[in-house]
Amino acid sequence: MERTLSIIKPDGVARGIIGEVIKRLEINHLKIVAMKMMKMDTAQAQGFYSVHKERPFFDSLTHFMTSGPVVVMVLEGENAITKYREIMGATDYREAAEGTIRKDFATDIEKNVVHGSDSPETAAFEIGYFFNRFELIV
Ligand code: IDP
Ligand code: MG
Repeated sequence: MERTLSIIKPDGVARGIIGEVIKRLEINHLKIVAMKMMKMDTAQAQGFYSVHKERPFFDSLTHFMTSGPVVVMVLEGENAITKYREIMGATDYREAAEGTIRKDFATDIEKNVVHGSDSPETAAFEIGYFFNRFELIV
């Protein structure tokens, strides 16, 4: 069993597709073991995306991520990290496979509806960034 961090980004929440995203997680047997809604401040978003701090899109990305509430979840399942990345689709929705969340709902390379951890190391960092051990269902 593996765990991964999922975020429904501000565009997804604002457009009313929280339910649609969660339905796809459930259909694909990714079990939600923690979930909360929050509005990140700038420092929180910058810390979360610190791996991207040298990238040209960093300021825009952190501004976007603080523009409205997000839904942060921990998902559990077999190969959860890879499986969820497959359900999400490619970063650029124009390159995302048919039937993926980003292909179906993203409007922009930045406003791409969802975040998902990309490796076991990032998943551990990202889960710990938002949740303490008492908030995770065992
Ligand atoms: P990922 O979310 O698919 O893992 P990353 O490369 O980790 O993609 O980038 C993090 C986020 O930064 C993306 O989901 C997207 O919102 C934004 N982003 C990535 N590349 C670009 C870009 O070239 N322009 C604008 N925003 C970008
Ligand atoms: Mg990433």
